[in-house]
Amino acid sequence: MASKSFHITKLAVSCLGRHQQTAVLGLRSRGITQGLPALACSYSTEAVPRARQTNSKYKVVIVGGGSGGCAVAAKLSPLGKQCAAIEPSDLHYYQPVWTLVGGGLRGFQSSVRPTREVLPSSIDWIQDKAVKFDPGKNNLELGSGDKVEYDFLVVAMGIQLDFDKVDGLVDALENDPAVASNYSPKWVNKTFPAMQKFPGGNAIFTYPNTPIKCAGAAQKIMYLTEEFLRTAGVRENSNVIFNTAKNVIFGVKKYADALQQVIQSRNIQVNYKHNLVSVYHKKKTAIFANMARDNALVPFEYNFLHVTPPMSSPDVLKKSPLVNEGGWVDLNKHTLQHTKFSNVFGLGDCTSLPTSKTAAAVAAQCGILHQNLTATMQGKKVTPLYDGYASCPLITSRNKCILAEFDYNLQPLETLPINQGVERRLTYGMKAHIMPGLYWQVMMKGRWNGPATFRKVLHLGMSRSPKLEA
Ligand code: FAD
Ligand code: UQ1
Repeated sequence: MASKSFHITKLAVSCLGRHQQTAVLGLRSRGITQGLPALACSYSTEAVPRARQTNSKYKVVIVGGGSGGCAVAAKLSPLGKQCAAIEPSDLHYYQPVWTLVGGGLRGFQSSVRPTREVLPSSIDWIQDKAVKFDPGKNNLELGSGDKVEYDFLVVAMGIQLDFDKVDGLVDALENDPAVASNYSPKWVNKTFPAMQKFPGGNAIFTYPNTPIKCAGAAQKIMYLTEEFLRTAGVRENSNVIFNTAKNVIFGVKKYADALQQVIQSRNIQVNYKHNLVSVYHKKKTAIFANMARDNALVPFEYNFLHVTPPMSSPDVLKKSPLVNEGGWVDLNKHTLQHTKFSNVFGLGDCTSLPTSKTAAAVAAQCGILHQNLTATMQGKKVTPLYDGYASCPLITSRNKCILAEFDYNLQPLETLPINQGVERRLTYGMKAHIMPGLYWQVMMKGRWNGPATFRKVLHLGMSRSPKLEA
């Protein structure tokens, strides 16, 4: 029986594309096969090739092979074996598609590719974790205990998901089919089945009391769910509730105003200053601290609970000399150079850059980082270039989107010569059909620095250029 299942599985896997095959194989080893074809789950992981290896001294070391690490690695690929990327995972995720996966609009496989295919083959991939940084001595320690020395360091380690900071949450995610989270590859495949099985009652969406990546994603899934419940005929028996620790729906007023209209027209209940602190899944109850009332505890019964977990800087960074008091890699916000160690640069979710933590921001950062890193390597001065550009495609239905784009001053910085604060099919099309290709084919090849050039062209050179103070 086992060998028959193995054989059928092999056939099923062989029908998938090359990227999907390796992804399915790797996923099994992480127990993240929910929502994938059941047959594909009984395949061995032996076929996943191991990483390329390693010297102990490099000109440039990049820590993290996610969106930022891979984009910078591609730009530095001419350095060849003088450059190494440290990344433990053999899978690379395009996380922005997880909103669509949770909404039942895409398969999980579309978000995954093998790291070895995304990192440039010319550089060394050290498949390990960085466990200790000693920037005073220009070295770091790997999980293996080995030390790696560098002349220049790029930190791109992303943000840590702290599911365990909410009492009972991991238990609920593991055991209650009605509790899900688009934020993790482990739990994103639970979202759509939970939506489909929703019997009516309370559908609750949370936003934590910490910085998070893609702040919009906490509510995008709510709009998709609300629409789904209407189509499924259960909306009349249900309350759609957004319990957010924030006191605004979105940080940029223009888009917050537009989202308020969506919320009102769709009869969604928003409770501000409500922070999820525990989940008792056996009682189908989520407890929130009301931050406006001395953290008084407020219980909510749920029939569907989508959790955006608390997040923080990776623990390894928190205890390193690289970070500010909040635990984030301490960078000059316009040059992306470290404030204390001039041979260290950083980008993305693990940094102190006071903008929205998104892949769109990472795209804008990676070109500037490359330019300033190269200047530093040549003994030249860095230039203040980053204006804080970030973007968040706020999906409000299965074919509409408000495309937020803004800078450090939370002022809109829109690419298209039309009002992006309006729900549009065009911007949904960009998010769902253009961004994935832009990510895999252009950004991951080191050729996408964000849409600033398009913005200038489309606005006939009349677009706003934020003034950068050094
Ligand atoms: P990541 O891409 O997370 O990469 C960090 C890497 O560091 C990982 O590969 C990790 O394995 C590695 N790492 C961690 N610790 C160590 C260590 N000790 N040693 C070595 N390596 C380590 N962005 C958008 O622009 N648009 C969107 O629509 C959008 N939607 C999103 C929806 C969801 C549900 C989610 C979860 C995210 C979304 N994002 C979106 C955000 C976007 O995915 C992130 O902002 C982006 O991936 C950040 O890139 P990064 O390189 O900083 O971190
Ligand atoms: C973007 O550059 C980007 O990185 C590839 C995203 O991540 C997936 C985005 O979601 C968005 C919106 C942008 C911005 C690009 C344009 C053309 C507005």
